Amino acid sequence: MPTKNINGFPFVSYTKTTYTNNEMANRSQEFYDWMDTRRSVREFSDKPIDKEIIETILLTASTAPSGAHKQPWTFCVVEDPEIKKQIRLAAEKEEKDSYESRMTDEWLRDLLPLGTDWHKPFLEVAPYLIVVFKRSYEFEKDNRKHQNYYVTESCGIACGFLLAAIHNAGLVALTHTPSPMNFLSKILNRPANEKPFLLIPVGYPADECWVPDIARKNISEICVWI
Ligand code: IYR
Repeated sequence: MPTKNINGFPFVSYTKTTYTNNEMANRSQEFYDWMDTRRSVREFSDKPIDKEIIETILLTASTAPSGAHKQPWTFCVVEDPEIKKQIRLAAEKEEKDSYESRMTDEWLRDLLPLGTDWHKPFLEVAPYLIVVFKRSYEFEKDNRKHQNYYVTESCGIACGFLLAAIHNAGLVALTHTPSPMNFLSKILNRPANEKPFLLIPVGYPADECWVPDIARKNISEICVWI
């Protein structure tokens, strides 16, 4: 394979399979149709899932681009029922406060179609909770802090890939953001350079599983051509 150096760093030649117009149209349509069947789910089965599947899904998430290729994320996978219980109790405490006094009337009204409230049983039922931490900086070998770049954007993209990989495996997930969520650093004993970003329960949907009957915006609502 051809190689070269830029700034003294190695580069490898990159090629990619391309398709005819027709194939592209079909592939894009099929991928869209498939992705459009993804739903955020709040009713999980407790059916177990092989750890290896979760690891492959996480490797897929970690193929996301990131600022200066720092890959500023840690995926903390919780399977211990005791820890899941602690997370549920702490999350429900914050959520109860939020629903009962912190959220505005407008916000509560906006959530009515989703049917959410402060009860979060899925935090104990789902076989795994993937807690995504963003790494604002690293302690390198010289023991000095090295800032990461575009950490929020990088982690957001990685979580998008993660949700797509979960969907592709035939599993379901919820992007859950209990607020505030500092309790996750404490319960999971994460170092100071990591901050909780997103809590993603993963599993099979419950045998009886309901999701809101809501629609996605159409192309003219999400796209402008200039
Ligand atoms: N974090 C709360 C409230 C909530 C907020 C938004 I924005 C949502 O899209 C859904 C829920 C909860 O998880 O219930």
